[in-house]
Amino acid sequence: MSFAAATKLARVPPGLPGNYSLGTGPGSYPYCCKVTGLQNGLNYYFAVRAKDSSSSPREDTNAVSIAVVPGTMASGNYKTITMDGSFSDWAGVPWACQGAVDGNPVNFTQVQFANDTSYLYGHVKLSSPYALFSNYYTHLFVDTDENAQTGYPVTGALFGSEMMIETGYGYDQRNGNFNAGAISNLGWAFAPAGSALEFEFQVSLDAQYPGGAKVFGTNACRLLLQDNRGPETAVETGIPYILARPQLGPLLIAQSGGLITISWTGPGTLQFSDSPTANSWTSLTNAGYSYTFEAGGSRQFFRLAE
Ligand SMILES: [Ca+2]
Ligand SMILES: [Ca+2]
Repeated sequence: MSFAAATKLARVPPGLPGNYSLGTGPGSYPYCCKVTGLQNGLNYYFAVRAKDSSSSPREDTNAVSIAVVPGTMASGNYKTITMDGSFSDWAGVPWACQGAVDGNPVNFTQVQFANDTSYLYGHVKLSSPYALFSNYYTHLFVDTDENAQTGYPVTGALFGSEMMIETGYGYDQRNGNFNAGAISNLGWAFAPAGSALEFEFQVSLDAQYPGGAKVFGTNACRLLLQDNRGPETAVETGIPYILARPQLGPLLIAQSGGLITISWTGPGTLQFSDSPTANSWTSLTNAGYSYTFEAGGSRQFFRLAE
């Protein structure tokens, strides 16, 4: 970062973050400033300097800075991934970030996430082979409330984690501590074993904090891969993610004699109505995966609903 080339925001009116009244500490500061008009996906560096009000103002030489990447709106990718060390099942899932390579033993070059109704899945590529997730350096952090000011402040990131995974174990970080108890039903798995250039991993959506509250809900969260030696992050502010809902259908229709059968595979409840634009649809909750009725009645429309 070059202060000579930086854009100076003079006399920034400071705001007071809501959590400051709850006490000071890591991630809780007396001043804040909202910078707008940033472009998604670009790396911005921020530094704060103080100066006095003399006619030739003296400015301090503070060189502490933090990098942020403004994210896009959280989105999700519905897909079932098999933990087999083969990555063809990731076809069609967009990459969430592209990382640069430096001297850290681990460099995350590309990351993507997906989910089905049971698991959150990740796929990460490295710049050189490494036995990822095998030691205490590499972590997956989850900011479940999308609030960088709550939870455990992650080294080298602008991120407040509520749950961390390290060497296959999950830790409760809601109160700001590194380890405030074990996560149950974590469902952690990754492949391949040993040293490799890319890995896929999974976390159960039934993961629970001590006390039974579920880690993952329907709100957007942020996901952060970190290797604390660099520190290396993908990315500094985490990747926004919202669990995708199941894709429904298609509905198949077949006629045999005087009977019509509508069938489908996967999730969903069959509904019917006499108009495709109707506001009221009737659910056939006991239909299972097929519904058979006699042909020749009045016109009916069918759909699958969650
Ligand atoms: Ca796979
Ligand atoms: Ca948080």
